Amino acid sequence: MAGITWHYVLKFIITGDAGVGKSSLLVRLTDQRFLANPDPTLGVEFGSKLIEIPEEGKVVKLQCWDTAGTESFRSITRSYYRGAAGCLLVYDVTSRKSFINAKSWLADVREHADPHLTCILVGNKVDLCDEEASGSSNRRREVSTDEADEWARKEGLLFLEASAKSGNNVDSAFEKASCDILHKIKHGVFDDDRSPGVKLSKPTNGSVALNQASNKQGCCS
Ligand SMILES: Nc1nc2c(ncn2[C@@H]2O[C@H](COP(=O)(O)OP(=O)(O)OP(=O)(O)O)[C@@H](O)[C@H]2O)c(=O)[nH]1
Ligand SMILES: [Mg+2]
Repeated sequence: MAGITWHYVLKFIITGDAGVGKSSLLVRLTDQRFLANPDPTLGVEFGSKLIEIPEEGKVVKLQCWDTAGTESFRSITRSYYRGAAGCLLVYDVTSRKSFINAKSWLADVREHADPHLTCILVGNKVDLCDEEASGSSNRRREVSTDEADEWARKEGLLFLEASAKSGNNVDSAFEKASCDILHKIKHGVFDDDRSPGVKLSKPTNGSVALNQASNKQGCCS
């Protein structure tokens, strides 16, 4: 179809402890697949996807920077925080330590990223809790949904539990955060021209095409 293919480009960062599943969430988003044994991220990796936000009538192009959770890369990955419009702050629901450490990742984000950035807390690997219930998992949930939800509210974060393995809530996490960013754009919080994490496409005509099949539901609730 002629014309532009998106209304906005939104820069996202994905952060959190090593092994919580940041790269797996990105691969699930962009390729709809799951790798059982991915290599740890060295520095930063990049992925991109077009998504539709029906409530706002917009198509956005997500530009996601997936950062390494390993401590030795922390000073490098921090430099990618600047100018991001959105952040996925990821912990593993079967690792209390990764949830506790999310506080220091959030402190890093707040120190180095745009103060208006939208951050969504994502409790990954919920599939292991289902397996736990059915007796086939040897990993137990260590962070309750209520506790994470309460902390997210206190810190002004959005929140979802997800699974890169099953795909549960992965698209929704990005959609929910994107929807919030579009609200901020609409209300002048992000300036199209001055916020490096938000780029407005330059329309050549009125038509906007989403290149992938989409059966998206509401994400702003
Ligand atoms: N059961 C389950 N395993 C997952 C899930 N997401 C990731 N994993 C596994 O967790 C391990 C670490 O996943 P990665 O995606 O490499 O984690 P990461 O956060 O990118 O790690 P670093 O790049 O080292 O910071 C891998 O063995 C994945 O297969 C999930 O939703 N469920
Ligand atoms: Mg990784």
